Amino acid sequence: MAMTVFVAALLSVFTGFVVSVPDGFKPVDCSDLYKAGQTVSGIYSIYPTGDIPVWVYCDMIGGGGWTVIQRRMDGIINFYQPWKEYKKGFGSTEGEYWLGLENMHQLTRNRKYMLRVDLEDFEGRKGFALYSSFSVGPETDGYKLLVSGFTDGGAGDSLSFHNDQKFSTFDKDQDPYERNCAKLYLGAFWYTVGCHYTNPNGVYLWGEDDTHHAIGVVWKSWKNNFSVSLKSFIMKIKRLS
Ligand SMILES: [Ca+2]
Repeated sequence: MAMTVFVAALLSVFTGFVVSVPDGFKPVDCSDLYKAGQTVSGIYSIYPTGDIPVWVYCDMIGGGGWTVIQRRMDGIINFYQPWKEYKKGFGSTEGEYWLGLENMHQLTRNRKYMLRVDLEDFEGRKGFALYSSFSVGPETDGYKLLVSGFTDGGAGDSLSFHNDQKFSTFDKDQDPYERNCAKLYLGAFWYTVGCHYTNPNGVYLWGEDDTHHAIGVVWKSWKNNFSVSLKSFIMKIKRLS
């Protein structure tokens, strides 16, 4: 009896955060959930490989069906993580997280996705960038980024510069620059020669700070300034039917 009450209490707490879906339904991503009538933004489980569930935040606002693959919002999670963490994913789906390179690869390997990057600064201004094509290659090719088809949402384009690059962490330098970009800019990304125009997984700096060059959560083309670190940085993908 006591156990039953305990389990019921646990379940009620649990469903407070997680949106329930019908038994047996294994959505590949948030686009599947949206098409199935789930129009509430929140935490869902998806099945990028078809069998193993992965928790994600689904953004169902404004056309819906967006799977959030990266989110910074309050500096609570440490994003200076090694390769194994960037491969499998880390953080909290209620807050800041990284979905994981393997999950991104599994989602995009045989399906077409667009990418939207939503940005907000500490003055409350917002901007975005849209890319009509986004995919992440296999681990054997360094989880290479393929991104194209930019449309400006006021923030300019800081990501096309990173197209066709392998992913790098401080303990796995796969960037073509002579030095270790992840160590230089205290993040992990598809760094290239000269390292970056954007550093989504950099240090959460709480605004403008030029003490150390370009280590913050930077999107260069918006502020034309490597010292401005953003309040909110969200990368989300949506399947093209
Ligand atoms: Ca290097």
